[in-house]
Amino acid sequence: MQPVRPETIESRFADPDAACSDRTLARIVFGAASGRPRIENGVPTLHLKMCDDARDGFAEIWRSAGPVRSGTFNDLVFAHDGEFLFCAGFIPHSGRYTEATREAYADAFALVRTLGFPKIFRMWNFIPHINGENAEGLEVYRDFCRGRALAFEQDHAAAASMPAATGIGTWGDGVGFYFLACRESTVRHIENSRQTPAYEYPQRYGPKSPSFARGTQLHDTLFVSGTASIIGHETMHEGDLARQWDVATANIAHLIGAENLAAQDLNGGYTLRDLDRIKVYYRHAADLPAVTTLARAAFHPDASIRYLKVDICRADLLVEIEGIASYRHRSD
Ligand code: 3EB
Repeated sequence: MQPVRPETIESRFADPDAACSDRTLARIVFGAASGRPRIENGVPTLHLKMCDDARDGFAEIWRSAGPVRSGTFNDLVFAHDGEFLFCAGFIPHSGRYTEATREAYADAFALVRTLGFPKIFRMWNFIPHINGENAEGLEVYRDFCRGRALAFEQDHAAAASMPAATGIGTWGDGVGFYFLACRESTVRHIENSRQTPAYEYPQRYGPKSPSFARGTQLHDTLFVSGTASIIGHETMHEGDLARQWDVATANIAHLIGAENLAAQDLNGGYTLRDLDRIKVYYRHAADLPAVTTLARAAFHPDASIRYLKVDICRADLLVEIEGIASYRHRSD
C-alpha cells in the first residue's frame, strides 16, 4: 500500500507551553527571550523576544497531518513529515550581518535540496535593531537584505522562486528566522499590481533589494507577506497610523482579490474576511488600542490575531500586517 502523503499543515496560536505531539512540526515562541533554535521534545523550537512583557507571549504551532521527524543541519534545526519541511536558524548579533546572512541562507537552500523539499513557500525573519546602524553605518535591515540577496543571487533555483516573507524587528539579539518548504512544484509566488516587486525596489532603499514575493499560493491557501503602507515603492502617510492601516489592508485586499490573481493566471480570489492567523506588527505602544479596533473591524470575528510591538523595516512605517488566506471561514 502507498503511504498516505500528508496534504496540508496547519498553524495555530496557542499558549507558549501548549502541549505538542508526534505531529507537531514546529513551535515558535513569541515571548521574553531570543536564542538559537533547538529540538525540544522532538520539536524544532525557536524562541523570539517579541514583547516587553512576557504575559503577552504566545506560541505559533505548526501541525502536520502525519508523524514528523526532526533533525539538525549545521546551525539549522528542521522537521518534516515527508511532504512539508519546517526549518529554523539563528544569526548571532554582529556589527555586520551580510556574510553570516548569506551563509545561513545558503545553508538553508542546501538543506531543502538535500532533503528533497526544494519549494520554499513562506519565510520569516526577525531582525534586532532593524532601524539601527551596523559597524559601517549601514542600516541593519539593509545589511541583512544584502546578505539575503547575495544568497539568492548565488542560487539559481532559489532566485527564480522567491517566496512570501516577513522581515521585521525583534527585541532579541541576533536574527532568528524560520521557513516552510514542500516537495511539489504547485507553489505560485504572487505580486501585487499596486506595489513594486520588493526585489525591484530602487537602490535608495539599500544596496540590495529585499528578496521576497508579496504572497505565495499553495493549493487553496495564500500566504500573505508582511504588508505595509507602501504604494509602488514609496511609504504612504508618514506619521498617520489610521491611514497607514487603510493602505496596508487595501494592499492585502488587492493582492488576494480575484482581479490581481486573474492577472497572474490564477483562479479564485479571497477577501480580508478570509484572512486568518494574522500578525499585526505595530511600532508604538500607544497605538495598540487603535490597531486592535481597526483589526476587529477589518477581519473575520473568528480569525486569530496577535499583536506584536516591534520596529518595522522602514523608520517611517508604523504598522505591518501578515496572514494566511483560505476559504475555511466560508459557509458555502
Ligand atoms: C515592504 O513591503 C515592507 O524583508 O522580508 C515586508 C515583507 C517587508 C517582507 C522582508 C519586508 C520583508 O517592503 C517590509
